[in-house]
Amino acid sequence: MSLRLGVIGTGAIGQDHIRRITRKTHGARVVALNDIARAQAQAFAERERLDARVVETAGELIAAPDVDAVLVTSWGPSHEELVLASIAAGKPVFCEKPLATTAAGARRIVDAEMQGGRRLVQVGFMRRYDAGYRALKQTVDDGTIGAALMVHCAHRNPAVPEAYVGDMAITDTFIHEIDTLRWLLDDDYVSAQVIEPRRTRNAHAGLHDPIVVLLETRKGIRIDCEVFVACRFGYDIRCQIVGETGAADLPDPPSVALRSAGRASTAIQMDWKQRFVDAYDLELQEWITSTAAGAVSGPTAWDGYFAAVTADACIAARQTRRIVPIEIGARPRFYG
Ligand code: NAD
Ligand code: ISE
Repeated sequence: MSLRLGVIGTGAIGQDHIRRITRKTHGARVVALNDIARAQAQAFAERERLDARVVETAGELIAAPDVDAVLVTSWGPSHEELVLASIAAGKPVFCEKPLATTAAGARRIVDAEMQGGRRLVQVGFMRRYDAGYRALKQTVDDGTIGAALMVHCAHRNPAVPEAYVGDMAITDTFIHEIDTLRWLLDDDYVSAQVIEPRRTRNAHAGLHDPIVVLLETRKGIRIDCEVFVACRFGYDIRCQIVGETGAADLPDPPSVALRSAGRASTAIQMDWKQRFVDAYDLELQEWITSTAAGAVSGPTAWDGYFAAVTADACIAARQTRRIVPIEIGARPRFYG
């Protein structure tokens, strides 16, 4: 029997996930949609000829008896409330990153889930499903480059919308590296620092772009990551791990090596939807399969909380221009 899904938030990634559930993955179908921009959700449902109704409120969608599980793909600040409501209704919930925009919010989710006694939450940290990152992790795990010492990363977006403001470079963008590097290195963070280089004139008003984030891990590994969201030239995700006996780079997505008009070149993708398309497909397929089997197999609410605590430290480091310690208690047994 196929899993009946309700989707809250029919913007960019909501639409993308609905299309993949409808056309690519198997074992689930979308039966209900909700968005505070109701007309946009309705227009999307009609355009895609979805066999799903548009529901007036998110609460109504979560409570609907024919919705077995919930997909939260609305704006970050709405996630906490919607995930808490799903837990209260006893329904499995896949929440796009960030789980919550503050550590306190993510902690409330962890506490509610533990109180309910059953794991229901998965967070959309899809890079763990990317073939390139998995190959990089394998290289680190099998000891090919010796012990990891340093990591150099870049997270570049060609542009971001006007609604991308404040600390979103950390809570919305760098949050991917926070989760992925912790998983890659099998390590936790102990401190954060943020440096602001010269500001690009291409950033919209109110956004300081780029920034550089420095993290230190418990094992003493030093991480530097450039976050540059108005870089113009491409959606460019880079990660190099330097070890005692070698260095390993995240592979670029395959692209024809072109020799033309006096130049040798390869393409850089322009869009996260394409860059990680296979990872999103696999992530959602595994979520559907494990949810149907009554389990959570992907990144947990604890992972979301860990990321939020680290993000809070980065924000404090940026505001104070100091190195801020990161302290997280022991992982509860509930999370394995
Ligand atoms: P978007 O602005 O395109 O869409 C968000 C939608 O949510 C809008 O249609 C808005 O009307 C709706 N919305 C906001 N609050 C709501 C609420 N309380 N109830 C119902 N609907 C509500 O944004 P997006 O790019 O689709 O991002 C959505 C979320 O997905 C963000 O948290 C973002 O960080 C995440 N995201 C993740 C990835 C990834 O790589 N994993 C990529 C893009 C976006
Ligand atoms: C967006 O929400 C994503 O998650 C993309 O993967 C990221 O690159 C972008 O910076 C975010 O805004």
